Amino acid sequence: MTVEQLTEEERDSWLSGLTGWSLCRDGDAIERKFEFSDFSAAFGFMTRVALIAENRDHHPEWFNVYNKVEITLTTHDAGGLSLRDVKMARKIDALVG
Ligand code: H2B
Repeated sequence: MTVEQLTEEERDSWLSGLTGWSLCRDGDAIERKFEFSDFSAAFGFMTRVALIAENRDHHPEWFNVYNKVEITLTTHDAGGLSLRDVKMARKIDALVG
């Protein structure tokens, strides 16, 4: 499915509304690092993210070591950032409060 890539202007204005996320990959993705008390808390968070991802058919790229989780969001179908990434980031942020 084709998804619209955000323009630079859209990207910057959407991003200013997100806390903790920064641009990476030449502006084609956003990333945020999360830290939890232990592996169980980190993996519980990942499980909740996974369920949201499946539900939306929008999947994170991520890296986990013990209590740390790094998430990168990009839209392969758009070849860069789309509104799906922004919405996903908001959902993920809501999980950590
Ligand atoms: N996840 C992400 N992050 N970007 C996509 O473009 C994407 C996805 N596309 N999950 C979906 C799956 C697509 O490949 C399937 C076929 O719907």
